[in-house]
Amino acid sequence: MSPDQSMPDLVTAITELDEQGALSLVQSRLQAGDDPFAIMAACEAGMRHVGERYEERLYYLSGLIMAGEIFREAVELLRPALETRTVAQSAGRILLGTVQGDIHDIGKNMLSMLLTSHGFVVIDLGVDVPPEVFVQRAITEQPDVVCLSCLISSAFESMRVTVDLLKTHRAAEHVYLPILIGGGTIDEHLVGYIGADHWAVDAMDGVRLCHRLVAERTSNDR
Ligand code: B12
Repeated sequence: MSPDQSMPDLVTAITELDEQGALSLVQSRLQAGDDPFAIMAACEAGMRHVGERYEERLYYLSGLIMAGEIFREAVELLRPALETRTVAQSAGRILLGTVQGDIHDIGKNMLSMLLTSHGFVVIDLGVDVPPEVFVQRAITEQPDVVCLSCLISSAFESMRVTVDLLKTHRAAEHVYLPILIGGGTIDEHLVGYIGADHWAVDAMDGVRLCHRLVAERTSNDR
């Protein structure tokens, strides 16, 4: 069942930028014992509708800003329920950032939180990160996987350049460094153009992929 069907009230509250309504629905759903990931999916669905309204010129930039703030607050409420897992040993090191030219960070921060709650050490470079910085930090931090986030088409080119530089680095140094890209506007055609190794639209799929990539590395090292 889609979030529009299972939690229509929450999806609508976010779509309508009803901050108080959305946050009290998140709280009551949590208290009722609903799955925090399902609640988050409903918030994401609301954000998609906000994006559509922006495209249709029903909302302006202020609408996007407001939606971003509501989503951030909703994630804060959900965080304790999402971060229930404690892992003794690190699952791997992830270098993460939003590429140069893009300042969207809500999805990136969510991926960071989920990775952390699944035992990964996350080196988060923030937003608007130049390609050279990704490479410099790949050298100093020696991550197992690099994750790039990008939501706007005007930053696709900088993501392509970043992937290119990272691939040149790993070929020169003979290091295992899979590159995973993600963000709501990524699709398989774009992945071909960007040249990344892997992609995921959903943060949880990204976490599963990181687990798999680290496991593959570990079995190759044996
Ligand atoms: C909130 C928002 C903003 C906020 C961002 C606040 C913030 N701190 O991030 C503000 C107001 C700043 C903003 C600015 C702009 N925005 Co804006 N924004 C949005 C909006 C409504 C929601 C984005 C969001 O946070 N979604 C919720 C999160 C959870 O979803 P997500 O980011 O997709 O992340 C999920 C997955 O994609 C995944 N994920 C994300 N990254 C990664 C990385 C990896 C490796 C993996 C595995 C997974 C993964 O994890 C998340 C959970 O599953 C979207 C609409 C939309 N449909 O996405 C437009 C949208 C992205 N924005 C858009 C635009 C055009 C802009 C502006 C250019 C507007 C302007 N005229 O200035 C500027 C860009 C400025 C810049 N240089 O970056 C367009 C982009 C269109 C395009 N194809 O280029 C969109 C799609 C709206 C639209 N439909 O037109 N925006």
